[in-house]
Amino acid sequence: MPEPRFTTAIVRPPSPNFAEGLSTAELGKPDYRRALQQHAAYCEALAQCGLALIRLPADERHPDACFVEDVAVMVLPKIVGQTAPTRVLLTRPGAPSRQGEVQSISQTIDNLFAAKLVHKIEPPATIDGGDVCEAGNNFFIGISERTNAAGAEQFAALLSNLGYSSNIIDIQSVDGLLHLKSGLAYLGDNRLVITDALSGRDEFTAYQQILVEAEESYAANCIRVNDWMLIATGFPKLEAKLRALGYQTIAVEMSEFQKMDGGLSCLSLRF
Ligand code: CIR
Repeated sequence: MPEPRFTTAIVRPPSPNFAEGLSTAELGKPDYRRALQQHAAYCEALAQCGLALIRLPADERHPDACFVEDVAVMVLPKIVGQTAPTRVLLTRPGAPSRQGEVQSISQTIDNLFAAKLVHKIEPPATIDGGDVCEAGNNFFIGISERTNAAGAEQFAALLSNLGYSSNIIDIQSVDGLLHLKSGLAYLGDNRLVITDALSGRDEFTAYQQILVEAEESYAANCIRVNDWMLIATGFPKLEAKLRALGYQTIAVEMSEFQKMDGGLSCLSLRF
């Protein structure tokens, strides 16, 4: 199945109080200036992949707001023969400190998408975009510290109405995974990049799996953007595997975002 091409990405730079966001990484405090430089390079990489960028202003009220992926899920039309518009799910983040981020992005979403294409999650359900991994006509939805069963089920029901299947995967017992996509990426071509801890699960057996070794597990959060794979700098084994499969890679410095538990996918909403 041909992958849809992305034309646009919404991004938001880190704010000066970025270091006050949530983190379990224990990698030290991020350096704000360095984070800004890394964010700028990330944006350049997306532009190199052909995307037009919608740049939101930094949001000092929400130090995690640069991780825009968590507040919305883009559902691009994928079903062969179907001409359908892109749908948007505005999420309800599981961390109370992040719930206001939805309000902060909703005006942008409303300007881009007709109201009937924008869906919402009803409390007490919670879901973070980082727990949603689209894989062709099927979606993987993680139940995590942030996404609860009600959130996963509400989103699965919406997807089902739109003609997509989904698998709900409980990752709460997997150490070190904040979100499902911290350990999983879909590349198109029926291929997954996947960490050891997730690879044995039945839900993934129908896919070709590119295994990420334990010492490179952070790199599992990589993204396919049109003709390119974006991957975090410093993970040569995964990069070599991707290149051997014929992918062109762009490596992006992510150290300051890694300190705040964030990865490549979290920094943009692509559609
Ligand atoms: C948080 O804990 O919510 C942020 N510091 C990091 C969010 C990263 N987002 C993602 O993996 N999708």
